[in-house]
Amino acid sequence: MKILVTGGGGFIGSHLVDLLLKREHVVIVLDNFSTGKRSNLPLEHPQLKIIEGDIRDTDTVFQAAEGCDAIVHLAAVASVQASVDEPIGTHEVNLVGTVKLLEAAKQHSIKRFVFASSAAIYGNTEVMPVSESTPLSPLTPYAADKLASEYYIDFYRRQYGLSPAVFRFFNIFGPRQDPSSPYSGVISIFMQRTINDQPMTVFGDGEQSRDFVYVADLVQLLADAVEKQNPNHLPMNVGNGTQTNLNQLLDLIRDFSGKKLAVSYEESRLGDIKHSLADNRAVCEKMDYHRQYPVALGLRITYDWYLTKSESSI
Ligand code: NAD
Ligand code: UD2
Repeated sequence: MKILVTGGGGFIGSHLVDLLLKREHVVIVLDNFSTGKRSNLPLEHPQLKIIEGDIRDTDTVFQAAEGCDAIVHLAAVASVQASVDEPIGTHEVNLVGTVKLLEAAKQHSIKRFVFASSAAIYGNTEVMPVSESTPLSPLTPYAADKLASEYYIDFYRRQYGLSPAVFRFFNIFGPRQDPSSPYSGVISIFMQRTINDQPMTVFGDGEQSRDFVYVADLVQLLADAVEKQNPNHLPMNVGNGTQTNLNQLLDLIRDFSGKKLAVSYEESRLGDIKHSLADNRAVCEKMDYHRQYPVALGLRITYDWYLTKSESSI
């Protein structure tokens, strides 16, 4: 198949590109490299074409999609904080950009459309675990745009016969995740700080938990969704149904790094949720999803990757 991957130069996108190429597909990456990096991609691969361009640009999007059999739409301003700081700019990417991709799919009669939604649309829910029928409460521009994107995708399904697969990602982690912002994923921050022997901060008592998903498990699911003919068209949670709290994460990192970590505990962040856990029965049943990387294994691989990266930059 020929597959357009928007945001293919990013953390998740680049892992997906690697897997799609391994499965012998032709891959077109459309990315403006605002947060993604060319160095995440196998630039010399003969089956890979990279278009440096913006999903806000209609012509670019239409040209990129031409001749494709499927679209995986991952490009977004993925930082919730950025959406709060700059709602107009992020909206143009996160919602209007999605609509442009949908129009391109319609124009070129592309049916398969895989979309990265987010658990952020559930907001600060007390419900545990969170199932797809849990009331939605998007609390930020980022979450509102993800939810509106879901509604647009469903409109194109009903109106034009689009065959979408929509996934609500929980906390994804792994190699290539950017640790540079205070709002980056906690695992990427802890990894980098451990390797650099820097102190790290836990906001709260460290007992808050998340449903962490190793990136290789996620991209296997996304690649399967591209290839499958009749997946569930309803949005599906992507979590593992397991909780890991920050103190447990730190214990694991201590174990395999052999380092004595400098950890300080500070006030919880405003609006932080205590626990987040996915009910993932839908994705397991409909997509035959099963986790291959328990958190401890994924962490270990991720740590080794950050270690190699820090050694190569010395
Ligand atoms: P990322 O920032 O590494 O990837 C986003 C990619 O989109 C980058 O390569 C960036 O350069 C590109 N991009 C941004 N704006 C663009 C534009 N206007 N035109 C073209 N390309 C543009 O983030 P990620 O973590 O890999 O996220 C991928 C997707 O998954 C996003 O849609 C994000 O919202 C979603 N998601 C991620 C998580 C997570 O835990 N990482 C959780 C929920 C949802
Ligand atoms: C995720 C998203 C966020 C938003 C939110 C919605 C990421 C990176 N963040 O936030 O954008 O969608 O879900 O619910 O995907 N922490 C520390 N020390 C640090 C960094 C974080 O203690 O240096 C804590 C943080 O306060 C939180 C936990 O670690 O309690 C996880 O933080 P996160 O930003 O990795 O993920 P989350 O689920 O809070």
